[in-house]
Amino acid sequence: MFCYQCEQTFRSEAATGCAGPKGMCGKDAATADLQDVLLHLCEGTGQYLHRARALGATDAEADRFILFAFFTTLTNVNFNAGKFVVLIQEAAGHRDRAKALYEKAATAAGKAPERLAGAAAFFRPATDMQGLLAQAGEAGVRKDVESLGEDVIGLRSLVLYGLKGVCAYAHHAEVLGQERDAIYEAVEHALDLLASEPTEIAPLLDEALALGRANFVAMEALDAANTRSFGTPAPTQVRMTPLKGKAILVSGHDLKDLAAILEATKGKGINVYTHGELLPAHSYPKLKAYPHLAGNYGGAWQDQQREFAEFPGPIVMTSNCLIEPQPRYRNRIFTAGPVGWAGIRHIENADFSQVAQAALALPGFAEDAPEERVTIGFGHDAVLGVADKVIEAVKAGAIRHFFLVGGCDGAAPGRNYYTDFAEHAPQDTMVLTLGCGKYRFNRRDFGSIGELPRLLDMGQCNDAYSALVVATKLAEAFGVGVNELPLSLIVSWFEQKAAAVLLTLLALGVRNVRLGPTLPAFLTPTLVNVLVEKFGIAPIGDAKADIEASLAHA
Ligand code: FSO
Ligand code: SF4
Repeated sequence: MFCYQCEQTFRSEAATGCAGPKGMCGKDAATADLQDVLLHLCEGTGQYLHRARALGATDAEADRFILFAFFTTLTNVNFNAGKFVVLIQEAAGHRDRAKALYEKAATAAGKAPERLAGAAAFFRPATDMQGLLAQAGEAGVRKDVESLGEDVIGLRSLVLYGLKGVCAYAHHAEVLGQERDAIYEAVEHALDLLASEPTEIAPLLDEALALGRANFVAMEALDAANTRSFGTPAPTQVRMTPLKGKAILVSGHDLKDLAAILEATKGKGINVYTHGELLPAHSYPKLKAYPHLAGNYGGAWQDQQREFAEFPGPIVMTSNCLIEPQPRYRNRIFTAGPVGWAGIRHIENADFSQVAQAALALPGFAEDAPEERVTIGFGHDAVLGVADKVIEAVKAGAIRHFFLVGGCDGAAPGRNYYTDFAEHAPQDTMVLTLGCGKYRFNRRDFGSIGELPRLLDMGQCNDAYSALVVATKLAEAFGVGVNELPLSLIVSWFEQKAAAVLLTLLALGVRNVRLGPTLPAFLTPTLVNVLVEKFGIAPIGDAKADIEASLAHA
């Protein structure tokens, strides 16, 4: 195996990347190799779909499969090697259908179909794990590193990982009925490019930015999907401590699964708690209308082994970020959607009845914990609803600067930077946040500026869309560009959705993003220099010094 797609990848002076029997996340070598095979088959499918689309023929089923297949390969999503053997057979079926679609469309258009090389001509996959593992050498992101060098491979990796992020967001939107041709077109284009094994920096950099634009569309689609399904998020106080009674904990990002769980437990005397990136669910009117959506329990994903062990009911992981289930809760954790772990029960067809039964059989909380609440729900509509006050406060000097301190959390020690940053931001500055990194500071009292709370929680990591809408509208109101606003972006990354969001910021021309806790291992010094020169990206440094520098540049 070789994998260096996430922030916690193995790093030492001698080597970078997870290799050997297991990655830092617990992904084993067989799973990693099978993921490579699956992605390679999807690249071949993309070669055919891309050409078929140019001739006016599309295959929605294959496009949807690609979103899902890519999502399973994100960090901390699916660790079940057996599942990948099945997905690979399905991928081959989609590839064969896409090939037939393209050849038929070409013939109908009076053209001889191209005989495609590369991933499209990839083997007929073996049907068993050993056979597939023997074939895996033909796939993998670094297979050409000796002939092409680290820069090209690093940039190919950036495209591949950015594409994973786009697919994950687009999948969340698709399950709620929002699809966009522009996303499928961009996904197929990127797959075709990766399959053609590009050797030049320029087209890869262009592709990375094209994926950034596609990710903006994916985040817009997900925003539309969430608000059309569950209403417009509004400021909401969420209970952060448990209540006496039976309990279910729902983690991940999937609002649709959460809604299905709330339906399956209606009137059963079970309290449903959110965990991690599902905290923003409480701000959606149609979800908070369920009286048994009782509160949030715990914090960001990296603390789950302790928190899940202590939770007295079943736990459902609806998307990333799963860590190896521990014996203390192995028999009461379930996976859903793209998530998986061998030996852990997986929910099919959104039938959560067995989770409800498990909750009734488990003890639940013996008593109410002291009440503690946080306020969330500052999506673009809520913030733009008070835009007049914000603009007035900026003009009057009451708000000097906006800091967006957002992104993923993780276990790396350097992540205290984000807590320090939010805490030391001066009183006349606003702190916007999103993603799971906010758990480092969202229980603290930041006070307010006039009637506006100083800390505005905009939602999940994909709600970076909200931040961009707000920034664009404020820039319009002040008659300046987004980069001229008194706004600094302080981004923490962990996995591939964050890579996609970063590409979106770059594609939209947002400059001077501070990125940490470390820069991606797949970006070589040359590539980092390109990002610094073209986009002004800077690694995080010392929180207080970075605050001062941001204010001085404003
Ligand atoms: Fe966090 Fe995990 Fe939302 Fe990520 S829960 S780390 S970027 O998957 O998705 O912020
Ligand atoms: Fe390593 Fe991250 Fe890949 Fe897991 S996902 S194997 S931790 S680089």
